[in-house]
Amino acid sequence: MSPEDTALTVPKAELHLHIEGALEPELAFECARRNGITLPYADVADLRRRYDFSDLQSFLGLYYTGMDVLRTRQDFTDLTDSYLDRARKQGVRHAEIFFDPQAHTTRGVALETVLDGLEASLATSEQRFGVTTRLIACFLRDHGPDSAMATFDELLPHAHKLTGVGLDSAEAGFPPDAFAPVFDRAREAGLRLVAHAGEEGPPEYVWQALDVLGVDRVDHGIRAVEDTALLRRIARDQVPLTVCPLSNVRLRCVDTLDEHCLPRLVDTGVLTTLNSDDPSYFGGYVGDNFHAVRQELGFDDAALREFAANSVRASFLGAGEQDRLL
Ligand code: ES4
Ligand code: ZN
Repeated sequence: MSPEDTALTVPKAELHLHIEGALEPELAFECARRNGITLPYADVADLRRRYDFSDLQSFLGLYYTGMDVLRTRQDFTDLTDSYLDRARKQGVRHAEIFFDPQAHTTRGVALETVLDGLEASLATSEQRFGVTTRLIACFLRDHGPDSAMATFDELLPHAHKLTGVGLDSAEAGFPPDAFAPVFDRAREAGLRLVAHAGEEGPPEYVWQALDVLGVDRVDHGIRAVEDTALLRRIARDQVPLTVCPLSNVRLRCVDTLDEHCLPRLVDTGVLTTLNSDDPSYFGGYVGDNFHAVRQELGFDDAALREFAANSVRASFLGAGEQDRLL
């Protein structure tokens, strides 16, 4: 891709990005070295060769193993700097960044270490990278609602550092409705709400995210195309979907990119955004996702500009801040 390519240059917001999924193998080995940890991989090339997934669960195994090298404030700062630098080069002007508190606290890394490390990078992101940022803390659905509630209690003193909460990790067998109490508390605390739904899970989980959790955006949501009434509802209410095309291919939610439901979503009038999800693992950052859908699905540059505008409108920025990017 040329550096002048619209896929890279159009100003955009990234709304679905797990910071732990931006851990590049080189930084993983560097963190392992300085923390005295031995990764179960021979080298960077060996680790990259394992990025061949059969489904969400097969990815999550590598994702949680990889992030075990993140131990110190500096690790989280370096990780975030690395993402912001790459995102900037792909036209990202605003990023709403997910992190998984439980993935760190359950292995003995304090929430304060994670938050301080992230914040040290984010504090100067606008000056250094021209990227404004927000933070969204995600609950791991496979750890259950009680663990989510305990995590929320821990997060509450830091609520002013967060824009919202989300729900992620293994989806099938973990319906959103169990998390209604913790989402209610987050709403009462003034936080915005998002949830992964309809990635591997059925349309019913998307209904629950909307009607039971009351989310402001649905992460993925692609299986909504299996339910016409649901798709109509999402289009009518302009509930944004944060779609991650390269992720969907890598995790085999779709067989090939040219079979992706993105054109159907757009044709139905859904407010659709393009995002990278876990860019280190899925073969590209957000501009690469823009490029791929133009290449494989026939969207033109005007359509890419529309996806970018959608990302700004679907962001949690105020109207004035959105105007700056539109
Ligand atoms: C994730 Cl692709 C995906 N789906 C669900 N949870 C996740 N956490 C990180 N990446
Ligand atoms: Zn995700």
